Amino acid sequence: MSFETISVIGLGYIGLPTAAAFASRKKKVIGVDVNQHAVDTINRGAIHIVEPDLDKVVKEAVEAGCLQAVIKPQPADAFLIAVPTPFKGDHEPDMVYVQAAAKSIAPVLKKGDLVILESTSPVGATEQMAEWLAAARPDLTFPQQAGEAADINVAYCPERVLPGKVMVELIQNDRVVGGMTPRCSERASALYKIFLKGECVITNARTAEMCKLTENSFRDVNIAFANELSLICDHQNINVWELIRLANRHPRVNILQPGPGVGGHCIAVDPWFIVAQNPKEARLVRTAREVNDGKPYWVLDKVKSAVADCLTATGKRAAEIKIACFGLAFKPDIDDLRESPALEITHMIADWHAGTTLAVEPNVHQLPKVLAEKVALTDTAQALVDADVLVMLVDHSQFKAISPDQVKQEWIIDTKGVWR
Ligand code: SAJ
Repeated sequence: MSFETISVIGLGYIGLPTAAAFASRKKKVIGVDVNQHAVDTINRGAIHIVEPDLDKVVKEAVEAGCLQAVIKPQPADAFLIAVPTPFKGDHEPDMVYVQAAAKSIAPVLKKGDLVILESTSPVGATEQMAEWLAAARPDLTFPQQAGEAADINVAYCPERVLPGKVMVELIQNDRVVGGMTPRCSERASALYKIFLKGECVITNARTAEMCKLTENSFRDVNIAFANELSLICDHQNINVWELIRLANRHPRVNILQPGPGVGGHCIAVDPWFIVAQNPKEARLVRTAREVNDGKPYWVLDKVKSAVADCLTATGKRAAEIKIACFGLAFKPDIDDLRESPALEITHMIADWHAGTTLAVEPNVHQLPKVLAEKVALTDTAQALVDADVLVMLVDHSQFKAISPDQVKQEWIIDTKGVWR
């Protein structure tokens, strides 16, 4: 049952913190990634992603000789797969990275090993992964053929950590452990207990896969309700922030916050996995996705009307109007711009607007390529002086600290209620 060497495949936002957590408990950890830059950076004791407190843990683990990054898998007692599962075409899950990871570890598997899939995956993915492994290693037995007597144990155990709080949530959160057999679950739980303070809650692989998709869909549906309320309130001339605050005084009501849309690589993606497998049944899940994905276009229309009013009121030409967008990240106080509705809105404004589009993003020093030629990066104070129209897109702490007397503009689109 003991795990002397643990291998983590995929050293991104989930894999690297997980590898570091095992290594901090003095286990020998082999991290595997196809990205040479990531491998070299980690082997120097540094990190290639932004996550509070991760740098310190990785540095200590590498210096202690417990964590090593490599390109090609090596033998280990347990393998955790944490590679991306994006979607393709019509929101179908793309399992190509999981398949590549399974194929890459198959040659080094030996009797008694444990393989865990952590990547967010459609229902049935763990069984599929076990089939890929079995096809590559006919000399070993797997749970789908041999049940409890299998040479290799296989389980699904989704990551559930919040970006920005990964190092805390990785240790403290409960883990859902879905083994292909009870023994697989038992071994996977024993592995996580090396660093986990939360509980391991055991189920089967299919339920664990659905559990992860359900958690993120639950949040998406609830955010969609808040976003829909913001449209209704705008139409009814009611302050949505006040409305939600009041409704949430009810003991059984807890409405989330509206915004410019839903971003990140989890909540805006995972519900589509449910829709792809259950197109007739998942009506609410699909509609929530559509409501949240539609919000940036609604914000753009609001900006267009504000600029039209500004033109009439000031007599300026469109080319003379400056629009300042506050925030580009997908949520507050991070630098992650992936799948960010704030970035999408700023891009759409810059494409449409004849005048200057300014962006304020205190967490980045350089604009991403898509904006570089169309948008000027500036700071909060300058934008508040220069701009005619203000668009609040992300409730970063720095923006929440702006005092009302600094905001003189008449045309404000505030998607986060910061200037309410
Ligand atoms: N958002 C709102 N209103 C809210 C809350 C969030 O508009 O009231 C927006 C955010 O601004 C952001 C998006 O939703 O654009 C997602 O942000 P988030 O903080 O809700 O979630 P993520 O994507 O950072 O992390 C989620 C988490 N899932 C849940 O809370 C159910 C995390 O625990 C998962 O591990 C992670 O997805 C993942 O990797 O799947």
